[in-house]
Amino acid sequence: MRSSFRNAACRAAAGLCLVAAAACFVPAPTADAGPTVTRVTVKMYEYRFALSVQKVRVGTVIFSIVNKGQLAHDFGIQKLQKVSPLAQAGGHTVLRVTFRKPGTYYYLCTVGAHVQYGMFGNLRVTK
Ligand SMILES: [Cu+2]
Repeated sequence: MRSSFRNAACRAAAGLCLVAAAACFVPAPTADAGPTVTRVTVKMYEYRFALSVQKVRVGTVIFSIVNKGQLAHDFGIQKLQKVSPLAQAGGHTVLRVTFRKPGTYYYLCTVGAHVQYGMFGNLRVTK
């Protein structure tokens, strides 16, 4: 088996250098580094959003959405027509979005007239 071969290599390396031994536990690098994945926390209140960052890199963004308010809210990215599931008061949801192009992405809560009360903002996506 491949893993037992690697373990044998680790034991051999351990005799030489502790750093080399530690390196053995790092998975073998894949041919290509995957696209950027960024995690962003989105807190929702009446009536505003608080994002953990204002700017992300092109790639996949996993929005971890926490409703800190007293009403149900959601989180949508208008340009991409992506909207999270509704999060009840005190609830949590996730929205996974892939940004392929840099730019400014308007986000909003699509519940009722919340956007008119201030539940919107702009996320900058950079190369
Ligand atoms: Cu809302």
